Amino acid sequence: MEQTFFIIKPDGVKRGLVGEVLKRIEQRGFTIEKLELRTKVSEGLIDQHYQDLVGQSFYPPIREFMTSGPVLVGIISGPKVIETWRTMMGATRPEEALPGTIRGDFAKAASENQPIQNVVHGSDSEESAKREIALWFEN
Ligand code: DAT
Ligand code: MG
Repeated sequence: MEQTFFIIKPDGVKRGLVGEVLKRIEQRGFTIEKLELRTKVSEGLIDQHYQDLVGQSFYPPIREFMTSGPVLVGIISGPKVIETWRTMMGATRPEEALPGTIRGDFAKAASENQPIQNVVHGSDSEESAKREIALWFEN
């Protein structure tokens, strides 16, 4: 069965959205294969996770945000889970995320001192899912 990797980012944990996000995963019928609260995520791990973004000018605040508090990480499985979870998350930019998606309902736009806070992460392809699962769970 297809698997994907997800994160409830520090904003989601801080705002008490863990139950809300897990409810949506369960409601959709996906199976939670792994679930771990990580209280000390290193900058090195986040740099590897976002290896394609590390060189971008907007990246340093993202690194800071992603290491600013506990995150919930997990693996979920089900038919077409990679694409469907991305649909359930909604668009990257809060102003583009449709109502009814997690980001459309909860994400916060960037402000002067904060990057985009969009609550959740999900792997964007089969290749990313494999890489991210290995990175977060097999080290
Ligand atoms: P996604 O999280 O939808 O997979 P991504 O992998 O392109 O999007 O980027 C990871 C995070 O980095 C994203 O959730 C928010 C931030 N981000 C992405 N592109 C950005 C940009 N152009 N400006 C500011 N922040 C950005
Ligand atoms: Mg991404």
